[in-house]
Amino acid sequence: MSRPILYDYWRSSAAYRVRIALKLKGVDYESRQVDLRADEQSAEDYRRLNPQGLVPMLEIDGHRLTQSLAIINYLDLRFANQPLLPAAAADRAHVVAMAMTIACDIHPLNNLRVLKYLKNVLGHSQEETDAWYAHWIREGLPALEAMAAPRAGKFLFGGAPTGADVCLVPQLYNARRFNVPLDDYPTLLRADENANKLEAFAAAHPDRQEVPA
Ligand SMILES: N[C@@H](CCC(=O)N[C@@H](CS)C(=O)NCC(=O)O)C(=O)O
Repeated sequence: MSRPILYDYWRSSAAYRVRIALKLKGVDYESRQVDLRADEQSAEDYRRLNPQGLVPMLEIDGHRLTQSLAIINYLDLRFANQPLLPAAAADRAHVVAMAMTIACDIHPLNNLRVLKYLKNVLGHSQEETDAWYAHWIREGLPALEAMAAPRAGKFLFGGAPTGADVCLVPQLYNARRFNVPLDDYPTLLRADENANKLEAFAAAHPDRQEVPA
């Protein structure tokens, strides 16, 4: 297999998910930073690779894969070690539902292009934009806590990390950046703490990525 290339951005939480999954699977890859601050994701040459103009995008096995959850699913099917989804149908549905609570219902509302639209097109202040950001996290995390608590162990589902933890850790990183209090979510905090003790999660952290000049 030639070395996969991840079109990445150090602070992108969707790219952070894929970094974690690659590292959990032990896949060596090259990270190419797409500078979101410089709007490189919207440039024509990047859109030719990913028409959505978003990171992450993973070149692997001759494919160009987009959408972090689809990429994680590909990696899970391609590399059997460290399964990220449970085998039993109901367990799998539960883990995917937790991952999607973050990736489909919290994160998209707080994406850079949404925040830019609120500020630059609709004319909201930084304070109002920050309030929007915090609102959608506060709306989503209590639901995730309630979903996770009955079946969580060290991680969101049982004793090993799954795709749900892969989505959780970047989301809590974002919440902390925006000073959203997390004390009401003990199950989420426990999973986050245990995940961050694993080298795969720690090595994927934004602080350990190359930052474009
Ligand atoms: N649903 C997509 C979301 C990808 C996404 O929103 N990426 C963000 C960074 S976290 C991005 O590229 N934003 C650029 C922009 O908003 O212009 C996924 O899970 O991969």
